Amino acid sequence: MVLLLLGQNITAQQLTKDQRMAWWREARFGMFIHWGVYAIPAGTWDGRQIGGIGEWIMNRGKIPVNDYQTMAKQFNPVKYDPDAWVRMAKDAGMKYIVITSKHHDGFALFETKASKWNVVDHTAYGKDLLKPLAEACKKHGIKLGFYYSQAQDWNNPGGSAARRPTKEGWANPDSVIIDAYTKEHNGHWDPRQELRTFDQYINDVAVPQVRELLTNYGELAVLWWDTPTGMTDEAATKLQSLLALQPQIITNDRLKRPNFPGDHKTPEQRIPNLADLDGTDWETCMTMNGTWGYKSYDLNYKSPQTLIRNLLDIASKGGNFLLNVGPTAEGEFPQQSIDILANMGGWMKVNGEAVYGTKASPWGLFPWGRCTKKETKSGTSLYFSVFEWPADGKITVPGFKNSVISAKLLATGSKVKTSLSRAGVLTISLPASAPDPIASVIRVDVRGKVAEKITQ
Ligand code: JFZ
Repeated sequence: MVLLLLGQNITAQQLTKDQRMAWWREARFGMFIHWGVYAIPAGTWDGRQIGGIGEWIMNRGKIPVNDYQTMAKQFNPVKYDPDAWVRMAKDAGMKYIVITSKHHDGFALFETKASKWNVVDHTAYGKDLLKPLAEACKKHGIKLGFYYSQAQDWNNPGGSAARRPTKEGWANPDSVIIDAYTKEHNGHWDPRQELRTFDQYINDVAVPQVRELLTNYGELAVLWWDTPTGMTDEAATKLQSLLALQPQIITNDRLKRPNFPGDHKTPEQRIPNLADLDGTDWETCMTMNGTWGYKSYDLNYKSPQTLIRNLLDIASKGGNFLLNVGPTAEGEFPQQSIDILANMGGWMKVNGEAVYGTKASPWGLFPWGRCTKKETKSGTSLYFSVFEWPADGKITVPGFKNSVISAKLLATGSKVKTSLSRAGVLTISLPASAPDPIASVIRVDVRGKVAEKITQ
């Protein structure tokens, strides 16, 4: 059955959550992109380094609307090469991209009729940035999602603003006056931010823009809401109902708490402990350095070792990893991010099967590494990722109930010996040194299914 809804032909047939989540649970690894005009100041305003994450510079620095919008006119990312971006994500082993279509500063990276505060109408560049990205994703078989800041909007009047003390930005001598003002004005620091009501902002900006995003860019994989500051159930209902335009779409839990849980949770900058998990799908989002939006002087990057082990830790607990890149105002990925992606891609090429389409470890965590599992036609593949190579050349797995068909190291393809004791302890005998110092994966194929949870 086909019905006419919001001017779009969509099938009325509902997809189940399992159907919608199938590709996402298989994918396990995606790229977050925080890009906007905040990449121009890149963490510095009026010669002062502004504290906090780069995309928050307007709020932390209490930058007036007029000054911020004047700055944004120069935005001209002539080096933007969406095809190269998508290839870097794909070569890193990532299966989807989620990009900020509009962050809290309200600047739209896309053509929109709902506000002039967008890349086409306001900047030197003058072209929609999301269209060519959508085309490149389609060409390379990468799923595309849009992040959209539905409530906070510091430039479109009526949008909300989470209140931040002025001292978190810089030692502004007017901080007492400014903080008194933001207290009286729901976090806003400029009268222009309050020229409309929140409801008017939702009706005139957020709803039409989300409709545009769900209509003009082909099939979308994810709508990633963020910070429900000031949201009402009524506004959330309006936004959520638009998702019918893309029946397959997945959404997160940040539209409005607690009545709009979405499809998955979003632990931020941290990997949950096993005890925190309740069976809900989840995705850890994380920065490579300390900021989402580009900051020229944040050079505190995590090592490929940390990030690869994070991915394995997450997969072993049944979650997804959304790893961020903050491109420059010219439209390039920072070199450090390019290098990290290439490094992770090298590892994934050899060992990716330990991540894609896997389920959580039946054993929880091991002191020497992590485990994932995958059911196959002939039984089950268990992937043991060894972080700490054993001095005696042996790792052991207790509570082992299945018989082993074969075991091999993915890095070399060479077989490894296993033995199973009467007490059900599997011993895997390894070569003297680790083929990969970051994580070496041993695939053990066994007969039958392995229990979801093994306790000894
Ligand atoms: C939000 C944004 O404010 C930030 O700029 C960035 O886009 C990030 C991915 O998301 O920040 C949050 C949102 C939620 C939490 C923490 C920071 N949270 O739930 O702990």
